[in-house]
Amino acid sequence: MPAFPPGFTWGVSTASYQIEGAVAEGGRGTSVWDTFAHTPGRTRNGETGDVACDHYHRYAADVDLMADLGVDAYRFSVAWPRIQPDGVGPANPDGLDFYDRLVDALRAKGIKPLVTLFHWDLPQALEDKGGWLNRDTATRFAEYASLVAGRLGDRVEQWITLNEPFIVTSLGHVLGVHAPGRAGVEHALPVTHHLLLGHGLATAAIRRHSTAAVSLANNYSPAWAVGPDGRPETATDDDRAAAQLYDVFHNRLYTDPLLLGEYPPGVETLSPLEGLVLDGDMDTISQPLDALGVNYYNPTAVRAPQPGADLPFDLARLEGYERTGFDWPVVPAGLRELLVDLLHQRYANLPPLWITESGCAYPRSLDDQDRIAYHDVHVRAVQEAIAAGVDVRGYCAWSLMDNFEWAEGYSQRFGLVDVDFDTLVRTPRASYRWYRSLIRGE
Ligand code: GCO
Repeated sequence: MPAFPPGFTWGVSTASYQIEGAVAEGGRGTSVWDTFAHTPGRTRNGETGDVACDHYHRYAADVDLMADLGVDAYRFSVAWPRIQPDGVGPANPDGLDFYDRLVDALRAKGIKPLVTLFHWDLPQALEDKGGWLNRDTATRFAEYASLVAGRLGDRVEQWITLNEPFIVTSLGHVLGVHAPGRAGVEHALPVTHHLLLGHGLATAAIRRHSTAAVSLANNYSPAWAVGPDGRPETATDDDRAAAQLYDVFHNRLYTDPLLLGEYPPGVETLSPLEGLVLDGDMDTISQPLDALGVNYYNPTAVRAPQPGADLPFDLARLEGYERTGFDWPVVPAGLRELLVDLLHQRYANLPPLWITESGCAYPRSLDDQDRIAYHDVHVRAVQEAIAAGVDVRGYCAWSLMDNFEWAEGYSQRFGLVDVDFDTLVRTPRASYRWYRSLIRGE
């Protein structure tokens, strides 16, 4: 494989609720994901993150695994209800202590902490007051960010305020298949605006404590118009118009406000913006970012909606590609396209990009050649984007180890490291050794 620019950062990613377990320890409060996962019928087989990978107790061994892997960086998230069990007020010292120990353990091994502040585990007490539908949650988020930055700000390499606000909006509040399980298209813009405002307020709060870079991680997905057979060649003009609108909601809605200071045209086909955006909000949201995180899995196949449908587009199955065990198409060209066309060519003031997640689930195996092939083609797509002039600074594989895959429970394994969920034993896979060689430049 051709060389990457000097200083290119290789990492792995995880998220608090997906790996930590210990949900009732260290003074942690309840999050919306605890509530959701414990509600019958919400997750596969009723599985929860109560134990997950038990990383809360095994973090030191997990840091050793990362050190052996040779990564430069580790992207993890802080569980808000460990810091503020009810989402307000002073910090819970045990919660801050846990992340303090983790950050020190990483730095002792030369691994840079990339810290996500919100990877979906909102304190339930805030949800009870409306959650992200309530503008006050944005203020609460900044207060929480300030507590974390005040404690860890001298040792963190990069802050990532929000992870995938599009998923929080779409799966959590429009379709209701993720926590908090609210369904209704009218929730889309209020949730989006309050998340973005929370990002802006938190950015300002972090900068008062820390000189580390501030970023936000979006999941981007090129919108590909397809025809009835799921292939781009048979798409009609109506399918293309629907795909263009889908691109507005999935990609531009969470990027134009940050980089251009305005909502993209077309968003009001979902619900009105009026009354949501107060004076000064767009300035708060669009203050300069030091980096932008990109999570990529696949393009989205889009068709024109059926008459009378709720949404102005219809999502389809993309045909003509190999698929992962999760039944997601493997399309590395989509990663190159989003880096070059959707970001580099669209935004003149684009900050440096980081691939904050890229990965795949396959049926359980220690000899996971399919995962190696997946990362190999996606790393090459990043290289092509760099060669085309895009400033990409790092690649974080999702994920270090198998974990709780949200509504899919433990059925989807994304790890470079296998986890036996009965014994919690970790076993590195072939992909772990492949990634180590890649990092070493072998
Ligand atoms: C997301 C989240 C991760 C997922 C991963 C695989 O992108 O949904 O950031 O928590 O586990 O993407 O679906």
